[in-house]
Amino acid sequence: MKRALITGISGQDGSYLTELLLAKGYEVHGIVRRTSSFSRGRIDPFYGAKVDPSGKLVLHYGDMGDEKNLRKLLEKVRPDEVYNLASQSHVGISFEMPEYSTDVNALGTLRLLDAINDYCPEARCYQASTSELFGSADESPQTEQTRFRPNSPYAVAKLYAYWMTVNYRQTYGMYACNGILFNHESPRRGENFVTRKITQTVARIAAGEADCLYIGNMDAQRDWGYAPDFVRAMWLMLQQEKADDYVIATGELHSVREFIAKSCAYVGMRIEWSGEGMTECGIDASSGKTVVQVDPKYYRPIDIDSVLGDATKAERELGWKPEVKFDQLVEIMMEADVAATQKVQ
Ligand code: NAP
Ligand code: G4F
Repeated sequence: MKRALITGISGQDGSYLTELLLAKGYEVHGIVRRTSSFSRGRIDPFYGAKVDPSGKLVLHYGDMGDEKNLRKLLEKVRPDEVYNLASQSHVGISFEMPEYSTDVNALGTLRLLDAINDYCPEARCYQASTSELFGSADESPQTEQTRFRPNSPYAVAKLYAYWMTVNYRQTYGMYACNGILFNHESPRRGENFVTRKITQTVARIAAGEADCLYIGNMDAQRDWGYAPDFVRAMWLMLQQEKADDYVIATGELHSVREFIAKSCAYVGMRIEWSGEGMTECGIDASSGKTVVQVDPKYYRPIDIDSVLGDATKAERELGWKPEVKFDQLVEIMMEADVAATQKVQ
């Protein structure tokens, strides 16, 4: 039985990856943080090997800031595969917490790579790199060859982690890969990322539980995919003959405004846009109510206007292709948030 270790197992991607690996019969070990209230809601359903009787899930307390703890865990678990998904993953918040974001996302990765190299150098490693590395990119779409121009503390820390992963591969011959993943979403997405904030709030507006969606930069454009498709790519990267780095993306670009309009359409609201910039708002055409308003507090000091990925290499070498694209993604997320709202009522 193969043994995998996942950092960030309680997050969106960690939960889908756990589900995938348990279904493949892996023994899955995950690192969770001590928190005052449990933050394991996303993985609770898989605890006790409920997905596949041959699979097994084991949780360990740990933190990317605690080097000794990571070293002890690697020595004890000695995994065949390590997926480093742990991160202060919110770009906007990284401007408020640059040092903490650097410690977890950059130095945390170094601590982990070093522990792997010392205790289980044969382990195959996946590093959660990101399209944020491209920042204000000078070409579109972005590929593995596109120059990195990170423009947030989050992205600068992830750039360090990217190059450390490459460095451990080159220096020590470790099988270590960077997945340069573009935005991927799901009903399990954190509630303060833009897609989930939109689907959750629109579902509440439709149920009469909220009046308005307060939002930041609606001109921002992203290449949004579906998290279960993307964790499949992570696993594929660790099953190749040779370690390499891959862009994972859908190749479709949509704006935050489009995401809002599509989500509203799902609950039968047609949005008419009026005003510009900070005064722009969205009005429900049938009721005349203002249901979308801009709030400057959700703007970032610097934002990425647009990122679009070209996953040709992943398709050619890994046989990976996204199964879910934008329209279906919005439907999946709206369906889940509408159902969750009805459950509460
Ligand atoms: P997420 O939902 O925010 O999950 C982050 C995970 O990291 C959580 O399990 C969190 O634990 C854990 N974590 C945070 N700080 C930690 C620390 N100091 N020590 C140990 N664990 C810590 O993120 P995600 O969307 O699943 O993304 C997974 C990874 O992919 C992240 O590294 C992210 O930066 C990267 N990424 C994401 C996307 C995307 O669009 N989703 C795209 C590219 C790259 P708690 O539950 O205790 O907070
Ligand atoms: O949903 P977001 O916070 O995602 P962002 O910044 O693209 O980062 C996510 O994807 C990255 C991959 O490219 C990951 F590396 C990272 O860990 C994370 O998962 O924001 C998307 C866009 C931004 O331009 C933001 O300014 O939406 C804009 N936006 C507008 N209003 C908002 C809001 N973002 C958030 N979070 N909240 C708003 O109210």
